[in-house]
Amino acid sequence: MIVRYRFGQPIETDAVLTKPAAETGEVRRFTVHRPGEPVEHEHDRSTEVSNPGEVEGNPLDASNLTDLLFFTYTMDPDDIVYGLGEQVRGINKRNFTYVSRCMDNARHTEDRHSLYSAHNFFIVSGRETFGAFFDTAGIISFDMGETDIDRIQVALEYPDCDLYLIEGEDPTDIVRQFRALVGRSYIPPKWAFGYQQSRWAYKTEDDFRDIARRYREAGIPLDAIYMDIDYMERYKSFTVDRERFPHFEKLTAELKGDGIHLVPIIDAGLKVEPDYDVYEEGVAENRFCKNAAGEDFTLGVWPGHCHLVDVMDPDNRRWFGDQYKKLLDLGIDGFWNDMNEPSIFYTEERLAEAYAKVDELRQGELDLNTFFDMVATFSGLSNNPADYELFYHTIDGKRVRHDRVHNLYGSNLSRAAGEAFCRLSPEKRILLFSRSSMIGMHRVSGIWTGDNMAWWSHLRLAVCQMPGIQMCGFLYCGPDLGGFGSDTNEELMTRWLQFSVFTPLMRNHSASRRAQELDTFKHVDTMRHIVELRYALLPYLYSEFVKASLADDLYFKPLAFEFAGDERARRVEDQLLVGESLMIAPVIEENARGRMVYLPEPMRMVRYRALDDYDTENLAAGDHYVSADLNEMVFFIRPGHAVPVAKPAPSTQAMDFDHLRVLANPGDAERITYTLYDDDGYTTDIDAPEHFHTIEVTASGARCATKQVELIG
Ligand code: MIG
Repeated sequence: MIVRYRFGQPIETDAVLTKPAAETGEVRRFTVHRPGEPVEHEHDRSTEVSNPGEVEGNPLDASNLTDLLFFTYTMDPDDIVYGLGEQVRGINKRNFTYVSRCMDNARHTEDRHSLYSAHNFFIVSGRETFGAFFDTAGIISFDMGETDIDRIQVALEYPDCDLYLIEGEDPTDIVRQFRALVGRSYIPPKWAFGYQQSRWAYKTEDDFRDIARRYREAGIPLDAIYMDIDYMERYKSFTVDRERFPHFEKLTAELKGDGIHLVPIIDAGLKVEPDYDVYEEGVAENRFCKNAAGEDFTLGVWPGHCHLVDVMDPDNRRWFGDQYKKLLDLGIDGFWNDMNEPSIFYTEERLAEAYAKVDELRQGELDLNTFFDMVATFSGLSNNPADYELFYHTIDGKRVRHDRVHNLYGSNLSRAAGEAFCRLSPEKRILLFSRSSMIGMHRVSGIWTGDNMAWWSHLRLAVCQMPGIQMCGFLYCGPDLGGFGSDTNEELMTRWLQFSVFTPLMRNHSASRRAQELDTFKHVDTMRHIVELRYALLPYLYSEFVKASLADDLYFKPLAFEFAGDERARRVEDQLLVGESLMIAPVIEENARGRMVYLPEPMRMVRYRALDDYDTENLAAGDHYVSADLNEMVFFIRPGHAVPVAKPAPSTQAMDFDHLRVLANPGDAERITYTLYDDDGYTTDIDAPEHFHTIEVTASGARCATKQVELIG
């Protein structure tokens, strides 16, 4: 059951498809504080901080609550809080404050309150179990027991939102109801489940040919290579640098013939440059955000001076979406949308202030206070939330300041792209994922988790982020595997790759000094065996992904979602269920040669080294130390479940999905039934009955009326 409460006059986000009528009575579960009502200040954070590094705090902390709309809920000490999507820390979100304020922030440390997205949905599970979705485009903070260990406190910068309270049997049921409310999750083409290579370094046609050739020579399957900003002419979105890519169409076609898709980046900031058609048209047709004086707002990003399309206007979204046709026409069928928080390196206004400050400081003596003040002034030039107050959107003819709708910007930009693909390519799914997002965008796009680091803690973070992101609807997701920033090493890469076998988006991306394409490591064969496992599992992974989307379910689940009564399982944060049949327990510790694994039920362990070199073992429920050398990875098959596998090929396009083998763990069951989803990889007619295949496994073997299947040991 879902109840909606309305506060103030929220700006429409389009997150929810059909809104239930708003309830007028007392709000359930939460105590509501309205702006102006007195509050007790439990924590005083007004003290001056002497550490100049302390710049980014929670803008809505307990020291300024009186004027805010906020909601409180008292938790039981045993309650677990799930959700909030892309954020730092663990699966259980207690004890920290998460702020939905989409930010381009490249250091995802434990004290970071905001990342790139705004995922305002969480679940309390325990004494009482319910879900809450705060539908607002504005900035909102979720204090999950940081100020008061027992108290959830949700505060909004502006007192306008729809609160959806979701009552259900258990977290799984609540997720399903919530996802039905916000609509079916985006399903990319099948090739987007293959292994993908990226690096902010490929600059010419030859660079791309070279990567393709190297992967083919090393025998490592590969489905896509990413084009970072250097393919463009002077960083202008929707252009191609014809000096470095004289035969772009030929390159695209040639690689696609080999099963490799080129996936270009699209940046949000649109370069101010005469004769750049997007700029000229945008100005002429009045499509850009405005400054206070009503002129096109200018910000500095990669291309230099840029404008931002006003994506709050549906006609502008259509116009922006149509720009993608330029690349679709060149044979492109996948995109990643970057810098759409929107990221702002600087604004002229703030730059002028900074220069003025320097001029002023030059006149006097520089003491340490003024020195640090100067440093902070310059480091505060980029992505300064104060800049969100410098520009405006037009919504239904009214001028609206950006900060009121900030969290919707990247989401609406990617939505513009996703909706355009439905028009421009109605028969064939196009790959799209975005850095910034808000719930609602999940219907047309996936996300990646942005600029992580080659840190072990970020491998762990990725494990914890996946289920929370998926609860919020973004089923197609993944981290930059291996780490985007700082240098990776072979051990970290190997363990990360082993985990990434299971993430829907499996993309190696980096901007470090050390190259991290898989063939650059000493044990290339180990890397190849891991990627081959991904391809072998594709029938299962793809099937589980699509079925999760169709059923508003999760593909990655915390153990607690299936084993709610098991106190141990409820607290596990480094193992995940992947679809209906598998559990994973990735090695995420440096120099480990195994790990403790908790089995909530008896499972069949597979210890994999290579396609023709693995062993299996039936393990009882409980704790196990499981060894896993660097070239080994383990995964677990749940009792009464089956996993269809295929023979890997250099790309998904070259694979045979009609002749499958089946791994199974019968447990006590005499007969196991697995429903396999499979299609041509592109169809938009997902629901068609011919895409569903029933596989039956008994002691005498595996059977399927529509695919050839064979049971293996
Ligand atoms: O300011 O395009 O997160 O994946 O390689 C950095 C260059 C801009 C940030 C993205 C990253 C990408 C990088 N971009």
